[in-house]
Amino acid sequence: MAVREHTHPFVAYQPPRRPIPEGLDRVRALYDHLESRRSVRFFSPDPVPAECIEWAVRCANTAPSGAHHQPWKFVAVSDPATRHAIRVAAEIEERRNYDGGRIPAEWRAALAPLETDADKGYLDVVPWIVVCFAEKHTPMPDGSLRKNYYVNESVGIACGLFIEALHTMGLATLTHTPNPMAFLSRLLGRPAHERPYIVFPIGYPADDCEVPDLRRKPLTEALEFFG
Ligand code: IYR
Repeated sequence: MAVREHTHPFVAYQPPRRPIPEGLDRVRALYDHLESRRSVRFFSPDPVPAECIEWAVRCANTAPSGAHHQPWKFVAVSDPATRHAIRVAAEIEERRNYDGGRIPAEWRAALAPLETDADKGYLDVVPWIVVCFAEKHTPMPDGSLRKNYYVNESVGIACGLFIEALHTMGLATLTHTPNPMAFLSRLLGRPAHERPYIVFPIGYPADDCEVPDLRRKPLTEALEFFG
């Protein structure tokens, strides 16, 4: 066992050392699972217990983060009136985007295959809306504000884990980013140091759910070995 001098507490870390074939079997199974995930816009209103949201946030909360500051906050909303208020406010912004020309033609063309529009009716259907907030600063018990680092990277990774945790439970979501998102801080009474990051409508897919027939880019485009 290596003995190092530390200025702060360290603990041994010995995850199981798996034989390569076992590791490959495991990652193939993980890949099949990840590959089966799709973003969903047609949800069932069937209830989802709060415990599922808690587990998804536990998983998100394992993400690596800049200086281990964990600069995320997940706010879970099930109350129908609040969900409806979020829908109304999101649609006001999205109408300005789609119908008011705030989305340029090139962007609009890129979105065409997804058939998205200003209607965010799913926000009224889902049993849960979870809004992830990013903390550029975090208040400390002494009242000071601690600066956070690599906030976008950290919160993005946490949200990726959150999405995968939902998928593991057979739940569906959508990385919804109504733009601008300041209305979420107001509606959910969030403090100024929290910035709305992603809105996750969460539920089971509708019985007649469909998704765009999209392809993932091949590994040859996603990966290059250098040298
Ligand atoms: N925020 C809008 C527009 C939108 C933008 C992108 I990039 C998408 O991949 C999907 C939608 C909306 O939610 O409709």
